[in-house]
Amino acid sequence: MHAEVALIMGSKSDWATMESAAEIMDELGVSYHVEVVSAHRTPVKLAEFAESAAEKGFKVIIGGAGGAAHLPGMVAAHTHLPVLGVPVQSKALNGMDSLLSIAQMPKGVAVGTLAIGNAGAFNAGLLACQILATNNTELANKIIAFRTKQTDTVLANPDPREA
Ligand code: RP5
Repeated sequence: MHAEVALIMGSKSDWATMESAAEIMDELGVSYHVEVVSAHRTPVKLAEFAESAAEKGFKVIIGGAGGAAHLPGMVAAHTHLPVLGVPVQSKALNGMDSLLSIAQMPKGVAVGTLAIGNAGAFNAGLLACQILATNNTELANKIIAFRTKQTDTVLANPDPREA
């Protein structure tokens, strides 16, 4: 079966952040394809990747980028698939540049923007699974089990002084 999620990023340096998206998709058993596709360094590749993503069988695209982070917006401009954007924490501006570049899309082209850094990447992976689960009961049950376990873990150990 073809991977359902395209997990793309602007640079190999983004992997330390974006691997958090892979982590939760692995846990939930969702297949994904990983590749560096840069808006600035490989713009033609980005356009071709996004234009062919739907016919290749991808259902959701997760795009991570840092700095002047045009990747998710440019991908969204070339496909009707849902695009989730992850702002990678930049050195100079701590990811505020990435966040605003990804979040402030003009009306008519949508990018679902997640939090800066690993939490955002993890949640992008989780949200991609939740989108796929609208049409997949087995996956929905796995997400419910993940959430229940998380809740139970917090409820079982409410003392902040204990690890
Ligand atoms: C962006 O520039 C990438 O998404 C990355 O976050 C940032 C820095 O890239 P490198 O210089 O580390 O390759 O395109």
